[in-house]
Amino acid sequence: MNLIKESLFLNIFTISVLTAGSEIIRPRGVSLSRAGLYAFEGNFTCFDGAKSIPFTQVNDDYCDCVDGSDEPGTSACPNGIFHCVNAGHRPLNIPSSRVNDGVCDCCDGADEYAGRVSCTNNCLELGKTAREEAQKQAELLKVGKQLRQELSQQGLKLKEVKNQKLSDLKRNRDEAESIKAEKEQLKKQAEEVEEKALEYYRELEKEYKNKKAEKEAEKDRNEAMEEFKKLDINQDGVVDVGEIQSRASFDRDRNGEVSEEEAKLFLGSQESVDLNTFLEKSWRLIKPFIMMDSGMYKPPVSNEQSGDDVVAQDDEGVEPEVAEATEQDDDEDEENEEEKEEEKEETEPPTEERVSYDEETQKLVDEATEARNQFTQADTNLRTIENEIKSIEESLTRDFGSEEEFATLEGNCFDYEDREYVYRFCPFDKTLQIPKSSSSETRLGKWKSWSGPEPDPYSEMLYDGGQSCWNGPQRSTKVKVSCGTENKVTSVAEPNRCEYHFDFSTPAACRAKGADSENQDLHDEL
Ligand code: MAN
Repeated sequence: MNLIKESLFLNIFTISVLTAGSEIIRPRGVSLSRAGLYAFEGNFTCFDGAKSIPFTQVNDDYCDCVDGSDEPGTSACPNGIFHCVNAGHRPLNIPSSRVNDGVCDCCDGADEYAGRVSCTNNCLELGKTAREEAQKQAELLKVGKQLRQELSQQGLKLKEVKNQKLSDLKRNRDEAESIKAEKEQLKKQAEEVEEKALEYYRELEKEYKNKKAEKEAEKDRNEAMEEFKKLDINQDGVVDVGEIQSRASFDRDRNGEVSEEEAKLFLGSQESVDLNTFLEKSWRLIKPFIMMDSGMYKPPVSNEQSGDDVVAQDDEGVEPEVAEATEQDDDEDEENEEEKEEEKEETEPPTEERVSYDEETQKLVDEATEARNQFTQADTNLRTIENEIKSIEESLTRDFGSEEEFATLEGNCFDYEDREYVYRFCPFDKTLQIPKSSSSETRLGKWKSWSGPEPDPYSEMLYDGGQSCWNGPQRSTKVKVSCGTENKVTSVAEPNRCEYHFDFSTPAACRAKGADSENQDLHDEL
């Protein structure tokens, strides 16, 4: 009995709701546009058509319709929607589960009619602020739309220019291709002639090299024999341990004396060696020490080359002690840089001499060299044109907005500074993070595509495939694009590690749609 009374009371209360400025009566929680679906006489049919119920069961705090349409003003249906009229401000739809839950959701307090909480109606105040904000947005939009139109015109013009440039470049490419083919032919011919002319000289060069090598070998042998004579102090035809010991330069460990052991290492562990063994085995071990002694050989001082690399190394481990010389400190190294260069010149063998060609042959070599150079140049020229074509074609297939309004952004970059980094946004190219403390850049992503949700894909850009994150994904950036009177990155955040979020304002994004529909809502219930 009590329940029936209560529901009757609720129903009466419900139908007494009037809309501001309108005589249309509607049940509680119903929007103006849906009022017609609730006739106060006869039956109510659930929106999904599944059921018809007496109208008295609408808003009786009992859920009859599966779609919740019979209980717009109570929290009886889990999927019901309560409409706040919010006269003076924006109307609002809230889940009907929030009706009478003790929290004021509607600015007019209509969702809390059971008295659990007392809500102040602040719709007028909120409406005023909202209208002021909307006014500002409308003004921004007005200026922005004008700018957008200009950008769009520039974008369309750019497209024309690019198309023109592309057809010019294609013509140039054809020309460059035929020049390259011609130069290739000339090069081939010149090289054939050159090759023939050089055949004779190649043979000559080989002979020359062989002779040179022979001469050097002989020189080395003479040197060795001379050294043998010097070392064989007692002239008995062998060099022995004692004779090696008498030469201070063989003191490998630099302890002031040449020990027997040290000496023996040069003699292949023998007591003495005759001239032949000396020439075949000992000389290559002894020579570096002799050269060092005479100042002809200087061990390199760079850290990259160890003594082992630059001197002949004995099977048994004899080698000149050059390690000390590599232990100079860096400063000294720098100071000595020039000196070293000079030394290098002195000690480096002169560059290999070449047999000189007769005048006629030299002329043919020069002609072939010139033909090669011209071919290389023609090839480079063609490649440059092909690259330009590729980049213009790429640019022409890019989506710069329905009216080319974003086209002028290509090729420009916009910076945003926070405490630690400069973030650089280069539309249609890349996003970067540059630490203020160094000039090294971190790539945060390469241009991928527009990624805004429908109906406005142009509201967001995606840049992905950036530098890999330590133990994580490749860096990527989402750039939210919104209307503003200038092109500017207005904020940067990293909501998840290595996932960046830029806000970018541009007149190119000033389109009527968004703001107009908002205004539509605003005026719906006023
Ligand atoms: C750098 C920056 C940061 C990023 C970390 C991840 O410090 O790129 O933005 O979060 O690397 O290791």
